[in-house]
Amino acid sequence: MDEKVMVTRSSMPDFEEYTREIKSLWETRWLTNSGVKHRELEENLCRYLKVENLNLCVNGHQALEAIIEVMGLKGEAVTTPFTFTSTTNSIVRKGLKPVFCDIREDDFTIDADKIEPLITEKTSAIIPVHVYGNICQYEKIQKIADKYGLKVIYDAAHAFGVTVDSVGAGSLGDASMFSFHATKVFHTIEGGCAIFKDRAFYDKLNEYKNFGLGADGEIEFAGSNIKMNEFSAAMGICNLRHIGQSVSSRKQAVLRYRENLENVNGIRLNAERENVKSNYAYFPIVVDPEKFGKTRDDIFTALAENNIVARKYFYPLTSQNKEFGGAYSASETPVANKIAQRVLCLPLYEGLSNDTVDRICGVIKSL
Ligand code: T4K
Repeated sequence: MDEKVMVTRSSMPDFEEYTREIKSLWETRWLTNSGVKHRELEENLCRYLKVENLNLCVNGHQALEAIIEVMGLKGEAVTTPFTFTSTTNSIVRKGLKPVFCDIREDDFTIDADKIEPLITEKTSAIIPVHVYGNICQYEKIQKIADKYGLKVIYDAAHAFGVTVDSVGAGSLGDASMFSFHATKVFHTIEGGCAIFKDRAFYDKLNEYKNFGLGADGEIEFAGSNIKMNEFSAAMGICNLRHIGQSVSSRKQAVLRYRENLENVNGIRLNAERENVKSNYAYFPIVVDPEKFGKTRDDIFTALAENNIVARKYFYPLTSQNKEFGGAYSASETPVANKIAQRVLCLPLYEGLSNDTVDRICGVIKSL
């Protein structure tokens, strides 16, 4: 049997580089609570992403919950059901009702043309997702938000380093969340950040992430504890040094996939846009069973039989989570429903060889 191929694999700096980076922690014994590494990584990321007001957190999910809380969002949020459950969970856990909007057929992001009819007097925010690193229709979304006085919060978990018209994804909307989980293009083992347009929210998050402790030592409000520790920040400092190499290695694998699968009848690849610089975070394919002759699940199984682990990111729709007890029908978002039944993310990571990509595509084409 050929070597097992997982859907992704964490990028790692050299062991010596990381141990050099953390050596000083043995001298200072300062391990968390916004230490030297934490501050250095925040500065480095602001420079790399060309943003201000970037606040590191323990993970992306908690960063998104924190954004919702510090911005005081209430009532309803218009969002997408075609995402990792974290997006929807954050909305629900902060006491808002998610209102699910359908997605676009070509790039799987929220369909801006379908948002307006979903807005009620209770709506406080639009929470779209740059799914797979595909940038949402941000201009249209902003226009709608301005018209109704809503906040726009992007779940940019997949969009690290992506730019659109030379603008960083983190600069769009009122706030964005990036995930720095081990499975992401850039990681800090676990980690994430919130980026705000308004500095006041950055300051408020500094309090939120440290129990609500204000500068004067008083507790301003019931905050949480979602600080990134120094070992994670050190991992981020190392990984950021090599991000260029990491992205170009992923790009090579993506180009090889495209060569292999571009002309396979019934398999649609993620659309590329000229004004978008990609980070090659995921490689989703959409399978049309009528044209291809087999289903997404047939491909999933055939790959598994060949020791290749693909993933059904994102199936099922988050509107079908059990906690909603069937309150939302998948047929209310027909495009999202169809894509969720047909999408499959193929393995993609730094160092994925052309031979392995050919092996994966060979299994698919053999069907
Ligand atoms: N919003 C969106 C749109 C998201 O996709 C996510 C996270 C979030 C919000 C929340 O961000 P975080 O709070 O996580 O920062 C994974 C990740 O855990 C999750 O971060 C990610 N999205 C989601 C799409 O995928 P699983 O359950 O599929 O991961 P798992 O453990 O099966 O790992 C997948 C593969 O990755 C493994 O087969 C091997 C490789 N791997 C995994 C780990 C944990 C490594 O190479 N190293 C590792 O340490 O959820």
